[in-house]
Amino acid sequence: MGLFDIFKRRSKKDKEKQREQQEQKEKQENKTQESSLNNNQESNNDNEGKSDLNTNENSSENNVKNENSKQNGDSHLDTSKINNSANGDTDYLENDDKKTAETVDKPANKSHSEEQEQEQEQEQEQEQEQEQEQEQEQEQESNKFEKGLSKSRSTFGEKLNRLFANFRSVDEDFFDDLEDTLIESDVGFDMAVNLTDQLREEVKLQNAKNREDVQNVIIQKMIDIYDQAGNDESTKINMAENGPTVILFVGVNGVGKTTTIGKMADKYKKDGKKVLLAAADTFRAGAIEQLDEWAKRDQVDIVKKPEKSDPSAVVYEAVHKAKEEDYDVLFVDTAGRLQNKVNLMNELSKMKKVLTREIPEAPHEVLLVLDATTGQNALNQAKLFKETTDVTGIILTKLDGTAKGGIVLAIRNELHLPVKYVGLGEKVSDLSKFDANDYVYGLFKGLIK
Ligand SMILES: Nc1nc2c(ncn2[C@@H]2O[C@H](COP(=O)(O)OP(=O)(O)O)[C@@H](O)[C@H]2O)c(=O)[nH]1
Ligand SMILES: [Mg+2]
Repeated sequence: MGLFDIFKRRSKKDKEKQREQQEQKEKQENKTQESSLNNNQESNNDNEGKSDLNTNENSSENNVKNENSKQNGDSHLDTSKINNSANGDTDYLENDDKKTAETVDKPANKSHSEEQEQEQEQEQEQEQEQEQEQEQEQEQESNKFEKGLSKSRSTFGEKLNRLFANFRSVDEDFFDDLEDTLIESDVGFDMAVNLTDQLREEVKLQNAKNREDVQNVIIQKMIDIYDQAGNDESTKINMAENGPTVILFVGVNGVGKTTTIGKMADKYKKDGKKVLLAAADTFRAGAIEQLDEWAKRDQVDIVKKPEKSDPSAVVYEAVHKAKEEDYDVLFVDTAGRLQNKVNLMNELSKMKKVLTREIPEAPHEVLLVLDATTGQNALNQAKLFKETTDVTGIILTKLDGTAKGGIVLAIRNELHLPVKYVGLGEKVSDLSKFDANDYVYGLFKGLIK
């Protein structure tokens, strides 16, 4: 898949969104028309038709705005534009609905069916609002990537830009420079050499000679490598069919486990799930307090014990509570100190034993949290944890703070583990589901002319 395809995909996404919006509006118009017809107020239908046209015009305008802001280089500007235009659109919708409501209100013979109609309209309004919110969320997700990756883009992208600015021909010097650029961007040494070799072949094969062709071959290859390394691994969180889902967070100190739990708990809570946290990092009082603060902020429950308690005792109490009181998700925060591999292994397997005794399938996920700013060091940690416990996925934090976004490719290529979420800042909303397309798009955005 090439750069062009990414854009095609994205514009296809936009078109699909636009079509869904339109279909939804048509459906609503039909509903309103039906109820108006019941009321024998045919003249109102004309007005409704007009306001509906307006709404459609506005929403396509909004799409154009979004498209424009996507092409805009400044992601700060992008977010505000999209937010504003999306809010604006909600306003248009509300206004149109109000107009419709007013016109329907005019006739003197108010009847029972009119009340029903108003109720229906209120429902429709709510539905529309919900949809708008969802769309806004989706846009914001993509935008977060673009914003969060601005550091990676500005250096990785700049480096590549510089490389291409000096581009004369595809010769050995070019490939040497490309290899250096890739290594500096943390895709990993083996991967950089490998990628450069594959690019040599591909460039020959596709007879790419000019700058754009070679750029496209590089981007295409990066996405291909990400897809291949994945082996169909899902980025979805594995949820229990019945009873509580238990998610264990592992990783060394300071990578962002507690923060990520705070962010995820908020997402699940807002999704209507009953969430419980377990403060099984009992090594420092500070760690327990930190999770407790998140619990308060997210308004979710927490199981905690005094500092230096046995982490497995916390897990035991938490899993019991989760089962007894029908929690949907239990997030377990663990300590990240690694005196040695044996200790770590013992501690984690003890916790797991406690869990499986209560819920045979638990833990449903063991998420390894890695700090993207630590580069190759993160990879070494990952290898250690992978040997120690059955890691099911990666959460890569602090992508906003690194100029070396290439680490995502390295993790995928060397560990064959899916990156499920990425941290793009310290705020509760700064966590995004990982999406390879958004990622590569975000990384290369500055390069695309
Ligand atoms: N910029 C940025 N900071 C983060 C992110 N995730 C966590 N942090 C910060 O990293 C520091 C350590 O996080 P913490 O959750 O305590 O790590 P833990 O020791 O693994 O539990 C805190 O200051 C967090 O605010 C992220 O995605 N981006
Ligand atoms: Mg912590």
